[in-house]
Amino acid sequence: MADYQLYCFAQSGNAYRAALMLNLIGADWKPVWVDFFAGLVQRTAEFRTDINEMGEVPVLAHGDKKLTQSAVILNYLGKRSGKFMPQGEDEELEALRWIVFDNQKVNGFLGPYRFINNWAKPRPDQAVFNFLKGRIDANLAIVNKRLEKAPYLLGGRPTIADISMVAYLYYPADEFGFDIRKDHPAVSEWLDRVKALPGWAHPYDLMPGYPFGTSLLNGKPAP
Ligand SMILES: N[C@@H](CCC(=O)N[C@@H](CS)C(=O)NCC(=O)O)C(=O)O
Repeated sequence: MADYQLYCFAQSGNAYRAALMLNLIGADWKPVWVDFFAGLVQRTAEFRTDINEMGEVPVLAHGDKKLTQSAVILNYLGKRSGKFMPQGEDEELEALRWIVFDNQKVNGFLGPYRFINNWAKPRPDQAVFNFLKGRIDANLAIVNKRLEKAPYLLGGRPTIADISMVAYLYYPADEFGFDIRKDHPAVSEWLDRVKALPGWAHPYDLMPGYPFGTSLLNGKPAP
């Protein structure tokens, strides 16, 4: 059995943060596919009792621990591996600041936007898209400005703040209906730098369930 099991699915940028970190640190890990679309497994009482009371992925199982919230998982894996960690109190606070901003305002809006654009039924009113898009543009502009000054969010080297921030940014532009790389050139160059790190892989190659398949949690093999 692998050291780490990650409950995830390919379309989840929140889970991608954890999967990418596991790959970048060279961890021995295996995905456990949560069939978000077909089964709504994460909404079952069984999932909420045994796996995550919050009803979300990612969940990282390691020994007796089951960790949730990608920020917590990144911090745990960073501390255990000694890789991608901020150094000293100032950097730690700075990393936390960007991770919270990301969770709430960058990928916290991008994830729902992509979800409703591709999968929500019924499709929400255009006003919902307009509201989210306005927030996305403004917040990505803040990240872009930051990355015009330094190669990574905290300066010269990649940290868990960068691994958090990339969450949804490698998914295809047509899933959003707009091109993040074209609109935010410094973000695009930074995405290329992160992509060049040894161990990088695209979310659709790293996690099971793309395009769609059957769930390990339903007792069938993942694709
Ligand atoms: N802040 C959480 C967000 C996790 C999250 O929203 N995950 C989604 C999948 S991308 C989920 O499991 N949603 C369950 C649901 O909406 O029922 C994190 O960073 O881990």
